Amino acid sequence: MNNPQRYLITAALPYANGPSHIGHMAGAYLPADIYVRYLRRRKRDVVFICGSDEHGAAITIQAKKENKTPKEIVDKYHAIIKKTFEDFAISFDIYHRTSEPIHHETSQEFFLKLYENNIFEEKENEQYYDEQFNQFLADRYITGTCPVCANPNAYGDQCERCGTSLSPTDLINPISTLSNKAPIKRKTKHWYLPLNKFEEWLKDWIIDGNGRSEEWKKNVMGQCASWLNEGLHPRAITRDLDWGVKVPLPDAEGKVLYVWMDAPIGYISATKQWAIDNNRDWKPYWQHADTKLLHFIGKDNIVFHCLIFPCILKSHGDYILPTNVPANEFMNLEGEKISTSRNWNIQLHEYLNEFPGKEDVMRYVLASNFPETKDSEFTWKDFQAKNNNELVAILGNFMNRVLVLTHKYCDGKIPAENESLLNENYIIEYKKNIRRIINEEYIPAIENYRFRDGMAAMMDVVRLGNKLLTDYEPWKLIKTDVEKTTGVLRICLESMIDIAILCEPYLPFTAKKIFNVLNVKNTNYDFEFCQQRLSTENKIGEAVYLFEKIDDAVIHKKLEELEIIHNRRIEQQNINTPVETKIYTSVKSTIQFDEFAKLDLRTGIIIEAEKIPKTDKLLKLKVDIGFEQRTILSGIAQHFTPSELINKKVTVVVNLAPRIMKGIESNGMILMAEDAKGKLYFIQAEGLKDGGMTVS
Ligand code: B3M
Ligand code: ZN
Repeated sequence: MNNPQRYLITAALPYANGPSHIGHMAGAYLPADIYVRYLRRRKRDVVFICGSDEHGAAITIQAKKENKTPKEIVDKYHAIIKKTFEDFAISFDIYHRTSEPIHHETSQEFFLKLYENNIFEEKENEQYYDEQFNQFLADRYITGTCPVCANPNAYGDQCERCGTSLSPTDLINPISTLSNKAPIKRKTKHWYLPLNKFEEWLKDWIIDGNGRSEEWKKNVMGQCASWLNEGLHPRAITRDLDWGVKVPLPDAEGKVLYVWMDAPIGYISATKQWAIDNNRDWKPYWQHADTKLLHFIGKDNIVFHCLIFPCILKSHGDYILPTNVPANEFMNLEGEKISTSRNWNIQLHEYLNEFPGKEDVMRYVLASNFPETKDSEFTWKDFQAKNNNELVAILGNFMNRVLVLTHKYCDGKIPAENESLLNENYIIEYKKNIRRIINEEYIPAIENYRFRDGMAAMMDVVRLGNKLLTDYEPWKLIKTDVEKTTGVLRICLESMIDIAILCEPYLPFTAKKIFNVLNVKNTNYDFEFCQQRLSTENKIGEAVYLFEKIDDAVIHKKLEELEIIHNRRIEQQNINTPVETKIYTSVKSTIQFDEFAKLDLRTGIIIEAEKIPKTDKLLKLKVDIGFEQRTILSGIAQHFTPSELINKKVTVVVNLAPRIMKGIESNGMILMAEDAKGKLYFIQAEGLKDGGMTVS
């Protein structure tokens, strides 16, 4: 969009079920904040929206874990998360809550509008119900055996081992996590959003780009294309639950909106609340075509923001669609995926307890590692290196040297300009260079959501300043030419203002410190006005250090803590896993011989194996089972390479109903054994030369 009149920027609403960690910050909130701070400095009309997502099974499951009510949980974590964002100066215009009445009303209005537009399909089907707890079971409340990889602990919505998306009825031997008993099936009615009917329009809009004004990032396009290629299906947007936004229809007792139906509408209700608080009109931000609407999210939310929410907005009819969804990939920690449940993370509020005053250090390190195009990595060693070698040695050092010298040679006052110095080629080039970096690198990088590059450009400006000092050597020059020396310092002081302006979106605390020490009252400059003239009236403050070195000992301690967590986990795995689930899983209920006899097991030999494009887990195998060769999909790609599978002897369930995955029909299942560490083994018949023996 060439000339947006206003910007509405949203950052994913965090589930209020736990404190936020560096992965959340690097994924959505910090990039959004950098962008918004940049826009504000450019005097653009911008509203920055966020808030707590307080519904769904994520909340009720946490409540059960902590033995609290869902309300107690959301109150607790809403406060913690909100404070963390404030502490890190994430500058939301509003941090709202989906438990607020205005949100319930807005979501219900939305639902009714779509209902009246005849968008939904009503379907009655059977869903799992826990008789002891008298409730229908959300997907996450059901576990069972994965039909693809036979993991005994798959959830009703996904198998975390092979990554397959599941629905609860796919699970073999489902168990309710509430009562630990097998659930029964019971009829229930739900409203579905027929995503399949939107498929052509979505393809046209996303893939062909019709009606879109901006390119979308490759990682985002890739995910959308893979969903669209697989084909979309109607999705239930209501649930049988007592926590959430009530379905506003007479025959919908005990039903609430699916959390992914109401959460994105949370952006709208938050905007409404912001408008009320500020005496503004919310509608142009959501309904006028000259608004640029951006959703900052992590990659796990792409399908909801790029496919489902746009269908909801379009179905309503009065709303604009997102201009862009600059989603990030994930940030890992010391080589492993960040995980709250495994305690492998850095919680932001804990970080600040340990490193008070170092908000900008974390902002800097995260921004320099944003997972903008692929997953990235946080390591404590890199944290230390970026602090010591960049923030201290480049930015802090420049600032400190300039302040010390200004006190020494100018009595702490801003010196006057030196005309002849300004005409020197070096200085003309110096100023041109800064202007070029700002206009050709810094601004285009941020405008195009390349925040890492923007920050690198900002540091290049600081490097130029340091080089200027080294090249002019004021400490020597002072002996021969006082006026020129103070002229050099003046240029450095002006550069410091440029740097404060450039670093403000990234390092707001540092920018404030620089403005303060230079005694600059009006800090409202746009980037166009960089290289400001400083008043010679100004007296500067004491020569401070913006950053301090972080010692090896501090980093060692952090690494040791992680190592302890890591080792404890491995130990626990070794002790618990066999007992809990792996070797000694509890024995399934007794079956009769004729039930067993229904299984047709045969020996087979794998004769072909190949990866399936766009999946991490699935392999397509051709297996010789004697009387024929079968195509079987198996979720073992992370355990074996295709080439090592050729000629492997296996055991196959040959009369399992065919299943279509990734558009390929799988005919059978290969049996595997799994050890305590999750390593997989084939069940092999000794001495087998050709496939086709029956197993009984
Ligand atoms: N609460 C998921 C998450 O925190 C979800 C985002 C909602 S955005 C409307 O990752
Ligand atoms: Zn699986």
